Amino acid sequence: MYTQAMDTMAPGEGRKAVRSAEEMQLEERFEARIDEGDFIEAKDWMPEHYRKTLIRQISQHAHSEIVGMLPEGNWISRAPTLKRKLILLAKVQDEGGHGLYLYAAAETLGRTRDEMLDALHTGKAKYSSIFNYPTLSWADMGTVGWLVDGAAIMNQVPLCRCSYAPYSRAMIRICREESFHQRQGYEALLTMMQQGTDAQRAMVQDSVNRWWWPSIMMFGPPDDQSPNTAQSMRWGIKRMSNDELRQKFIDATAEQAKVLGVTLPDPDLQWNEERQHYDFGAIDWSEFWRVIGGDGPCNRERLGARVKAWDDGAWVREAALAHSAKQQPAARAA
Ligand code: FAQ
Repeated sequence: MYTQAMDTMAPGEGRKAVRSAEEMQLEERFEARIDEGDFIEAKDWMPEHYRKTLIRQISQHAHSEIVGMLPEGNWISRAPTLKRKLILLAKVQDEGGHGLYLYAAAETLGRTRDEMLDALHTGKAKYSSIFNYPTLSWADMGTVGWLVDGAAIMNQVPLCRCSYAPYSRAMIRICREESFHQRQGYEALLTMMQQGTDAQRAMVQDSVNRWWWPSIMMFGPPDDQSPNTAQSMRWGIKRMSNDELRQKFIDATAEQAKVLGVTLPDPDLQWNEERQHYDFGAIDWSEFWRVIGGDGPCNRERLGARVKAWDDGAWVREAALAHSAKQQPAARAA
């Protein structure tokens, strides 16, 4: 019966049906590997939606790292001591390195670096909302380390177990460096709070007041407004939801704030004995959507700086390509 039905198909349709049965089998095998906690390598078969989700997340993560160099890079020449300058310089260089590991991981999925950068420069690809806020004082260098890198680590440690192996490997290395970033920020703030002047303590408090809410927005929209979380968790790309990570971060930082001696700017922040978690106040999600929609305090400035850096670097890319073209015949002759 089935063979007769196949006979009635137009040329090519049968082949399509066979291919889709094959695809279904591949998909079943892929899902079974995910269920077993297996890692997927670049050459393995994967559903198109899985590939696209990873390209989106990894490239946006890479963009965040390189745009994230700008707010701190701004303070390298104004660091108060040689020691602080060296630390900040190393940190900003690390962020550039993270961007490179991540672009390389995304390239394994078939997207070129030029395509990814074009998406950033034309505003099609997102980068983390947090880097659209200004760094107004030296204390911001400590607060970015403590809160922004702290939130980044909370989000990124579970990504070390991401089902896509090249991303997972990149994340293991990145997390080691991020933990130094968080510590140096916390230590810089602790020094100002414990050994500083009243004016320095006030500068730290002002900085924490400005960065707290944007930091907890970094985890993304609430789970019930997050279109990608359910599928990404099903595939083992994300291991914890946006809200779960946000809660973990708030629980950890509320305690650290006490040691530091700063007040977090949320009158509703309170330990809930029953939940064994901190309760916190309402987040202004309209601010979040406005910032990721391109209308934050520094969106235009950040994108403008990246586009300018790309344009200014054109001669380096041209020279590197010309050099490599010259080497090729010589290499073949050797
Ligand atoms: N900013 O459905 P979901 C760092 C977008 S690295 C901007 O929940 P998903 C190191 C999201 O893309 C910081 N956009 O999305 C550093 C989606 O839009 P799309 C970056 C955001 O992917 C420190 C839409 O909203 N880290 O800080 C944000 O499941 C200091 C709906 O959201 C990573 O990228 C946001 N905050 O979950 C560097 C980690 N949140 O793409 C320098 C990897 C959400 O559909 C100095 N990424 N959106 O158009 C992730 O874990 C996830 O992608 C989330 C979002 C959790 C960010």
